[in-house]
Order: sequence, then structure tokens, then C-alpha cells
Amino acid sequence: MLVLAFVLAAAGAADAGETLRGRLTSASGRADFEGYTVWIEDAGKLPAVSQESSVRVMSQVNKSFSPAWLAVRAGDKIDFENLDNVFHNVFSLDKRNPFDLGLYKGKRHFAADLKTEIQGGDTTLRAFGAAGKYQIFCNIHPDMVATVVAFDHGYFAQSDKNGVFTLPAPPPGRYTLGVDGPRLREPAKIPIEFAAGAPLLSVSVSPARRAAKVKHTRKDGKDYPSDDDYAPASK
Ligand SMILES: [Cu+2]
Repeated sequence: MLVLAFVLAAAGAADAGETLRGRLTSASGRADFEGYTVWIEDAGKLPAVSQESSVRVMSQVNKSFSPAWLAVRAGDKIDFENLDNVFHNVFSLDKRNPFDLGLYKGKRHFAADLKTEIQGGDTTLRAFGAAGKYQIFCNIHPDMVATVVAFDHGYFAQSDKNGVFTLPAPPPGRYTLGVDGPRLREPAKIPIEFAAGAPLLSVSVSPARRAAKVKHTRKDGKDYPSDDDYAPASK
């Protein structure tokens, strides 16, 4: 009982209902900020924000990953569900977390011959245990590109299309906000000052007109065939 009371008190200290709310703005006019990632630098020094690890979902729909940019807590798992009627693959060559989920439709998982169904296991789930930014691809469709950003703290959020984001409130003080997103050529680092009860913070960044094209190979390190129309053997 004593232990439980302590845990509740600690959680209360880190979450007094205070938040740090802000809005990303573009120096060059209107911009779509859906899914931009915002975080507090050096958040390891701040009071811990507790959060149970969870399963997040990244769908494959209309030959795209959705959401194409996903921020998770390190330790979370992502369920790569395929909602299309065609086969997709999910792979990453990142040395910190290389994986290949094979070919599948829906929850069914297939060997490379597209006929042999692989039984058992959470085959569309993948854990992201270490903090970092990961790029993820489909071995069939070269335009399918996703970014997963895993954080080893709770001081991160993703903005809505208007750029509005809500972070857990740190103690009052000066901080550096990190911002990253599809049309930023590199993460922005923006000094801020936070006070309890502060109004919506305005954070100006400079997104490019369009997202940079991510150059990447297939999982075997070779280029994709120029013909995008991959036709799996019909069953
Ligand atoms: Cu695909």
C-alpha cells in the first residue's frame, strides 16, 4: 500500500496537468505540419514522464505508409498492418534495428514464393528498443517510405496539420526544442523559455516546399526495377 501511494505521488509530481503547448509556424507562409516531431533536448535530466510501453499502428494503405512519420517511446512495438489488397513488405537496413517482415497481406505472412504461409508469431509487429530515427521501406514499392523516431524519454509529441503540439510540461526554465519533419532538411533546434501557465508558444521553422526524395535500395542492396508494376504470381 505504501509503495502504491509513493508511486501515485511521484506520478502526480511529474504530471500536474500542466502542459507545454506550442504551434509550429512557417516563415514562408502556410504549411502542412501533420506529424512533425517536437521534443525537448536533454530531456534525460528532467523529471521522468512515466508511460507504459504500447503497440502503435502504422498501416500500409494505398501503397503508402500511414502515418508516414511516427514518434514512439523506445520499447514500443509497431504493428505494420497491411490494409491494401496487394502484397507489401516492410524492411529496414538500419544497423541498430535491421528487420524484414517478409511479404504479406493483412495479418497473413508469406514466404518469398508468395504461396507458403508462415504460421504463428506476431509477424507484423516490430519492437523499437533504442532511441533514434529509423527509415523504413517496402521491398516492392520504392515510393513507400516511412520514418519512425523513438525517444528514450516522454518529452516528445507530434503536431497536427496546423502545427499545434502538446508536450508534458518541464519545470519552468530555458530549453531547446527539437523539431523534425518530412520537409525539414535537418532537425531545427529552437531555444525557448517555459513558464507555468504560459500561453501557446510560437515556434518558427523553415520547411522546404516539398519533402526530399529518400534515395534507398531494396533490401538486397540493389536498385528497384525501373518497372514499378510488380506483379506477384497469382494464386
Ligand atoms: Cu509495398
